[in-house]
Amino acid sequence: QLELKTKTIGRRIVHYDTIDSTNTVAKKIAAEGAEEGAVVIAEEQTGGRGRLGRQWVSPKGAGIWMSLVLRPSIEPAEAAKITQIAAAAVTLAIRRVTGCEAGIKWPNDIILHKKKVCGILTEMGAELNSVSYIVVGIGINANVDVALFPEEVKRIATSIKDCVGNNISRKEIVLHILKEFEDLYLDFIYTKSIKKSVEICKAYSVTLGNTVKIINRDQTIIAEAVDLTEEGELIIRNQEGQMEKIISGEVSVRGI
Ligand code: BT5
Repeated sequence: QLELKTKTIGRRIVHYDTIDSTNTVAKKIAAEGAEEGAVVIAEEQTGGRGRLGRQWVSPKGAGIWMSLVLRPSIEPAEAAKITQIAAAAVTLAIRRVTGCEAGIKWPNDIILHKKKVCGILTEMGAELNSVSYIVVGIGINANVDVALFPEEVKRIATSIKDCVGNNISRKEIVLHILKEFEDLYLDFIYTKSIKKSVEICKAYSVTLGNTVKIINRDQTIIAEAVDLTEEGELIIRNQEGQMEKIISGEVSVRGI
């Protein structure tokens, strides 16, 4: 049961006790030529990162802090699709292993009981108009004690342990994520479409149907989240009743 069933993803896993950020290390080995599917995992991150320079709290021994190296032939503008594939894979894995009703807050948060259990950070190396590598970082509060988090993060965070009631096997979760991710990623590579992942993201979305606040640098809009496109972009209805397409990376979406 507890064995890796993938073809490429996770065939090489580099395991660290303490590093600054698995994304930073994965980007470094990717730039040096690491093969697709290489995975970097750490027990603790001293400089865990979120989007836009935000901090990701990554205490020792109880979380899943990992990054996958990918080498898809895609354009830089498509990198956000990898986030949607990862969000779908993590949600399926948490649901299948624990039975907890994980949901997806578009574009990169996995939610349990309205609180954030996982964040995804996709970064890339690109030359001209082609991607040389993608690193997708996944941070999951598996058995983490979120009560020990800084006050402002504690309020919005939860762990799988808090949902299940006891510690879960991090290895089992990781193996399931790698398998679900590989299936959805290969589907994307073969079909050039993330339709399958988007269906999962829609089915488990906690964003769609709700009023959201879209924060984009200097402007904030209140709108209704209506749908996801086949490419994984968010469609909103603004207060004038017009539909708009929101591309992730530019925005922060908050429920109100
Ligand atoms: C994210 O950013 O959610 C992406 C997080 C990615 C973390 C992984 S861990 C492995 C890999 N290596 C890295 O260095 N990073 C990746 P964003 O959407 O910007 O959300 C960041 C916000 O989440 C912070 O500002 C906090 O409010 C909150 N936060 C920080 N740590 C958290 C945690 N452990 N659990 C829940 N929420 C957290």
